[in-house]
Amino acid sequence: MANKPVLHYVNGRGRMETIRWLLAAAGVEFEEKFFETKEQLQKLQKTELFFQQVPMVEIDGMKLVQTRAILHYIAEKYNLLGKDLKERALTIMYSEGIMDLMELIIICPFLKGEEQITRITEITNKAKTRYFPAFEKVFKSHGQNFLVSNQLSMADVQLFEVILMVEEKVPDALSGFPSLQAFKTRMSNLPTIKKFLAPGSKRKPMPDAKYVEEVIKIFF
Ligand code: GSN
Repeated sequence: MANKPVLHYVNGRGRMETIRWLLAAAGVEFEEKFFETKEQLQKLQKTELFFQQVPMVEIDGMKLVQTRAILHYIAEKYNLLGKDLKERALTIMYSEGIMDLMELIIICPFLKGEEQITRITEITNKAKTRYFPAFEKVFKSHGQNFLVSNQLSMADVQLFEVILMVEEKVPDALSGFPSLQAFKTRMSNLPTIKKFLAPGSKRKPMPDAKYVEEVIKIFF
């Protein structure tokens, strides 16, 4: 059997979490190597990291960096990138929009005071008036179970992840979006997703103050 992918990152969500979600959704087991100090990161930068940056994933004999390249490789390998050129374009278009929203959320814990409050308002507004209405419209327009077709894609996994991320900040974020609520229920019931949502999985918790402090020490 082929080796399991090995994920190199800190022991927290950041840019790696979506990669974890995608592998989990595809039913792929993976290993993780966490670095905990600046020195450990620097050693990795000198020897393993193509652009001196993480996330890095060892997979199929490659040491892949760049989050999107990693996601696309996994998605294509496990048939989560659409079945033809148009489905692939839509999957990536949806995925990029979702990642724009995710980026706002990932940075949020690292902002201080007023800046963080402003950011949470921005996340709430963008989710409720830009991204969620757009995806609600997609489901209403085609009546399918998943965004791009009746088959799960990377975009569905990311939409589900971002819904959970937004709800952690704004618990009623899906009120007024019935198709997204139904989508969330469908996704929660997929066996691989259910397993990843269960306690003891490799899903990482919401960043807390201790994690933020550790990450700042490592990267800055
Ligand atoms: O999407 C990507 O993977 C890249 N375009 C950006 C990756 C990145 O910025 N990595 C940071 C850690 S923050 N997020 O995971 C990083 O490795 N910084 C160390 C450095 O020296 O740049």
